[in-house]
Amino acid sequence: MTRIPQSLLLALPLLPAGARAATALPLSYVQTFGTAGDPVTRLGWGLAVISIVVFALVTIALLAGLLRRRPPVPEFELAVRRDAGGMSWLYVGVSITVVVLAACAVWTMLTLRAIAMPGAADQMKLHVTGAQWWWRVEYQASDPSRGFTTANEIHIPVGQPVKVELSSEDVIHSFWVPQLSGKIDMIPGHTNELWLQASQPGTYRGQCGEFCGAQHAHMAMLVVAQRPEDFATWRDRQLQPAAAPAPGSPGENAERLFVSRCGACHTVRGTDAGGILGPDLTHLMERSTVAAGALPNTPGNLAAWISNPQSIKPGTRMPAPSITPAELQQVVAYLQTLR
Ligand code: HEC
Ligand SMILES: [Cu+2]
Repeated sequence: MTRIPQSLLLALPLLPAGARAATALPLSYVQTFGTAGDPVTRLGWGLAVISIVVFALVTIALLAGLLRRRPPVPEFELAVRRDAGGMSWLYVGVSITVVVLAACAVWTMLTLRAIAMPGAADQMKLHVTGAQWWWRVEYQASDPSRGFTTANEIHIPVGQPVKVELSSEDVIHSFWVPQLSGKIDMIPGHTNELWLQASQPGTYRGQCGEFCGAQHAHMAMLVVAQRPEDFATWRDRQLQPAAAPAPGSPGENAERLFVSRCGACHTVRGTDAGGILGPDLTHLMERSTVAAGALPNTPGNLAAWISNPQSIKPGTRMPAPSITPAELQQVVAYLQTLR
């Protein structure tokens, strides 16, 4: 982890306030938590400090030149003096500039090499697809029965590199989890790659980093880094299909209602709902937000979202369903069973 001294943060009031708050998940790029992000943060701070030092030195030299008093020089001596003193300073200045810029370029290249893919062949692999305005997350495994799909919340085991393949279903998006890695575009018809590695358990905020339409700002995600045993538990639960309601129970009616009204766009594994236009909802209740981070996942927010998604994310690809209040209640109760 690269941690920046608190005093330095306080000395730079222009930094986003979130960088200092540990409670509200900051979208912080001044502090990183793993080997995929640390070299970038170090480089960023290094370049910032170098720029500040250079700026200060140039300012001092300029002021010294302006303020230094000299005796008046007779016309005919001027040309001689300029050659003697002035030119040598010019060489000194240019040499320092070249050395500093070359050093910055080399450091940048070394950083790029450090954050290129890790070598390990048996990394865990994810494919994340950007869509207006949410994230499809596919966990891939060599044994296909160990793969599954979820959305908007990525879980990873702490301390392991996770390879993430990125693509887009519509326009250009950008995958950005600043505390864990750099940022890279998600491009239709092209697969980009990066990797994530968290050095400590926690929830890290991610955000689409490329303007992708009206709800770009509401295209957020969470990366939850867990201890390997907790991650294994989570993955085993994700692999399960949804629990079937008891035959003849009200739950069975509710499931039928969901399949007929929502199943064209949403998948719930274990039911006839197999749509892929919207997020997989098989384990919706395991996620802490609704609609790509737009709302906390509570029954009230689910009801608000389903009854009128357009009021929460105007332009979203989910239309407002024509649904009675009683049906809405049934559907929300059904979603609560998707654990
Ligand atoms: C025409 C396709 C379509 C239909 C029909 C549809 N949805 Fe959606 N739904 C979407 C899309 C697309 C999103 C992602 C929206 C976003 O985040 O911008 C979504 C998001 C959601 C989410 C949030 C999921 C998450 O992980 O954040 C829930 C819950 C949801 N829909 C429930 C329903 C229910 C219940 C119905 C039926 C009453 C329904 N949807 C009908 C397309 C649809
Ligand atoms: Cu986007």
